[in-house]
Amino acid sequence: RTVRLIGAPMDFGANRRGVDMGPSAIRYAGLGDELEDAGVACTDSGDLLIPRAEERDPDANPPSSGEAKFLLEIEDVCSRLSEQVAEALAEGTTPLVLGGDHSIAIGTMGGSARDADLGVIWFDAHADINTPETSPSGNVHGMPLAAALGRGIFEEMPWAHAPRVREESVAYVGLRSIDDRERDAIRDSEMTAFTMSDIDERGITDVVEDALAVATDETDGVHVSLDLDWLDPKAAPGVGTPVRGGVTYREAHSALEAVSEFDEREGGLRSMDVVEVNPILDEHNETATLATELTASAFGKRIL
Ligand code: DIR
Ligand code: MN
Ligand code: MN
Ligand code: MN
Repeated sequence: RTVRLIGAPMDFGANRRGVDMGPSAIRYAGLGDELEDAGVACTDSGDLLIPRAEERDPDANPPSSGEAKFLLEIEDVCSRLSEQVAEALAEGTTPLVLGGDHSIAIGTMGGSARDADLGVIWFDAHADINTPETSPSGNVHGMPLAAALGRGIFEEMPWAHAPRVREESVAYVGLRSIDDRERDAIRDSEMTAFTMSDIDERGITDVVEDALAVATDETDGVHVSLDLDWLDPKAAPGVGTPVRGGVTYREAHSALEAVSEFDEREGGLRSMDVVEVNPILDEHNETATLATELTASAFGKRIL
């Protein structure tokens, strides 16, 4: 397998600056070498060019788009990202997108689902199922799943809506911070949601096996979206929206090892993104280092 790195140093969707340095921090932590240790070849497409937020007006959106800061900029970046992801797949490589805030996943899923029915596993403390109509913050990093699923106003936005991502093929793992209207959206949907309580009760490997079963059922491949705030802030302090009570370092490795074991058995890992690493809030690049290690686990790195 050859993994194609694509950097998306974007922070338009986040509530604070610094997450745009994620791709540098992750590369600096040695992602290329880690992947080669995992036995996969690695090519690097470099970073997408992103305009500086200071030169943009967060509220320049068309009025119909509700509250969604920097939506025009995010549309531009995600459209370009989606092209690169589709190209990587067409060339037979596996796209691995380095964020950036989680809104970049709109572009990754758009490109990955262009020619395939795509299952999704969402490793995150948050549900990211707000729309501009429901979002309490207006931050698009809380909306990427809603965008891909074409919920609310996103239905009319072809750059965001990925029709080949279906609700019943989406599985959350590790939820613990959900807005009221997101709770209703999840309950009324066909998505599968495993919370931290499920992990407490059943153990991480069983839960991830179930999530993989959901995401691979009648799909052509799986997208794995790894938001570093999925982990407990003790393990991953460098994130913009930490929530205590997350998975431990060992649970996170087990989860991503389960992904790669499944992939070795049955195939299907089609694309991945690693998001919300914020080196400004970090200690000694710990969170980017962790992101690097977990990604290597997902692509087959083992202790022995
Ligand atoms: C919150 C926070 N639900 C929002 N979302 C975050 O702004 O929509 N997602 N931090 O990762
Ligand atoms: Mn997220
Ligand atoms: Mn999150
Ligand atoms: Mn849809």
